[in-house]
Amino acid sequence: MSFLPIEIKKDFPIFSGSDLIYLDNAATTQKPQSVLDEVDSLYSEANANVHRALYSLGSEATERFENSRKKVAKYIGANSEKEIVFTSGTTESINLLARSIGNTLKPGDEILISEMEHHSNIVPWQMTAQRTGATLKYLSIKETGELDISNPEKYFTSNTKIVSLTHMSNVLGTINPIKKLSEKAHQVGAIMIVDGAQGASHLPVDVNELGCDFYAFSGHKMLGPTGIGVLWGKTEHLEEMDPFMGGGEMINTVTMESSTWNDIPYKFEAGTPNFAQAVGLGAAIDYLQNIGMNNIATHEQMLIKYALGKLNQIDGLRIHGSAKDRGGVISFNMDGIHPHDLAQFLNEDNIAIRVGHHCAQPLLKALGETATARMSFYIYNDESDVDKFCESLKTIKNYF
Ligand code: C6P
Repeated sequence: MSFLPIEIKKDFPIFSGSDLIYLDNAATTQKPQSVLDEVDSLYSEANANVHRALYSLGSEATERFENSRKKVAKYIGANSEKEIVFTSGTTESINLLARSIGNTLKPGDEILISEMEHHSNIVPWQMTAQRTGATLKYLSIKETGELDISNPEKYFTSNTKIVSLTHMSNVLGTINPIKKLSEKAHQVGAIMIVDGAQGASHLPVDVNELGCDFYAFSGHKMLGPTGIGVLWGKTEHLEEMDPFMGGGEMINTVTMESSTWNDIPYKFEAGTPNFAQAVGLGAAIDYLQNIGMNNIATHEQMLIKYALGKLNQIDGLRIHGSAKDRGGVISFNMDGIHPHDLAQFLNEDNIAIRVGHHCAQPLLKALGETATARMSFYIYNDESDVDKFCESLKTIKNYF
């Protein structure tokens, strides 16, 4: 491992003078000082509306905003920064696609998602199917928590127009074989969309290597501010698509009768963008790249192995999913203790985890649970966090 979580923690004000053990990173991540400083300095030194203000402050804000777009493009291996659309987060990115591409569907067309999706990658497609008459199909999951693709011709058919799947499950940690799934989608002429909310934050991502057409993710899950996210799309698709929202900046000309659209990516960025947050995301990317995404993924692999080894020794603790390829997320249930009680007792020891359905109710149903407890790691977590978590868990178990 080429970085020390205990040193990393010093960069995050939230840990200063605190014994907080933060294990809810799949929900959102903490922010390093460099990200806070970047947002602060944008507001205090260069605040003006981007792409509109013809004075020095405006040029500086625009330059910093566009520089961040370049960083995002480089971070995911995009061919051009024009392929980077800033949104408010993964949810908006997928809704943009479900509206824009979704509107081209007709009855008989099929949208393929899976049982392990987050609601953000289910509900927009349900709405699209209701609007257009298209059919929504689900890939199911196996006991192991991996997608069941043993019978591909049942799911990938000549009617499949859109395939939209998560890179990494926010409940089970399963990392899906996106490259292979992209190939299958393309074999039947479908568009491949990847929900990268958990992927872009924890794994090295190269969109060309993954072979997908779109990749969506959120800044706040990768040390960046809330309210900023990304939709990456291949140039040819973005050029072809209709905008999702109308307003300022996304137009070229407006008459009283009609309008023409701006070039990509601005065609999809109606209204004043969250430019300060976008600049903060750029600083988050700098921070992550300084550590190295391969190092981060290796660190999480080590922590997962360590945590699974320890959790497996606790009687009555059932871990969900055993995928071979998995990231830093573990969901479990303890016999006789409701996850909500568990979270409350852990909170007494200043340990933060998420419990509930994790915005993945169809997956929870498949697991036969209404709620699970979930721990999820990031760069500031280490084995000592897992040790304290397990000690606390044992005390709670004895209490019950
Ligand atoms: N999952 C969790 O605790 P937004 O809210 O737009 O930033 O991200 C939505 C989203 C989409 N896909 C996946 C796989 C996700 O994990 C999430 C967010 C959080 O698991 C909050 S519900």
